[in-house]
Amino acid sequence: MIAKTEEDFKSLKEIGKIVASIRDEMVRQTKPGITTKELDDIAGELFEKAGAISAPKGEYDFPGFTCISVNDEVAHGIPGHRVIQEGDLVNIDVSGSKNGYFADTGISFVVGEGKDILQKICDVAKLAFEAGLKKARPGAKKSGIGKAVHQTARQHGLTVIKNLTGHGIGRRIHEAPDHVYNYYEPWDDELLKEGMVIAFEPFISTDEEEVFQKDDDWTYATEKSFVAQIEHTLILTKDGPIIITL
Ligand code: M2C
Ligand code: CO
Ligand code: CO
Repeated sequence: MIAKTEEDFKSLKEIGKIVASIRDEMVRQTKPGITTKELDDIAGELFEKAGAISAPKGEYDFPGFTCISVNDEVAHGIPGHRVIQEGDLVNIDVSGSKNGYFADTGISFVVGEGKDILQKICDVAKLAFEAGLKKARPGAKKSGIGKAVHQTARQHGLTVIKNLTGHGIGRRIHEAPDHVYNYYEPWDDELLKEGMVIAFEPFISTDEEEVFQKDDDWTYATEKSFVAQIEHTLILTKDGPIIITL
């Protein structure tokens, strides 16, 4: 969507704050011994308390309030009986709506002490996010964002997942622009606009550049790579992007 009115800004900021606080509480509660279903139940209660609706459940009938992906899983992991272990790479992705406005946020992190490479991909995801953010200006080419993300990954001996992208958001969870690529896509000549609302989500990978979908028809995974994501919802303005999910 293109945010224009006071109501647009106010409502986007409200749902942004809600999904960010659910994300942060889930990260706090992610400790060895807890199951991913227990974590998701915490999110379910917090959505209800906030008068908000989980986007995966409400829009796609996803079997969970949030997506929780562990180790080889990259995105759309289904909460279940899996028990979190020390050293796991976990991604928590929280998206939802209130009063017809949507926001989306996600973070990858390592539980306790893990392999150095896992912390490295999480750190590089953050650097790639910051590099992409600098290119998120009205009037600039959308493709500049992906260029900065891929460049950052390569500078650190890493790469990106090419078949998962960021997206427009606002009045729906996924809307125009359909793709914010995480690599330079020369055919993408779209210009970013004042007020445009996007979910920017770099996926940084140790090796593979594509995910496959598991037999559960939801979970995206890799064969032999580790992947970290960071996602925030942004409103683009001439004074710089407003991150509504900080
Ligand atoms: O938009 C995402 O970040 C998720 C969608 C949840 S709906 C089941 N919030 C995303 C991540 C990866 C692939 C597609 N969409
Ligand atoms: Co998301
Ligand atoms: Co998203």
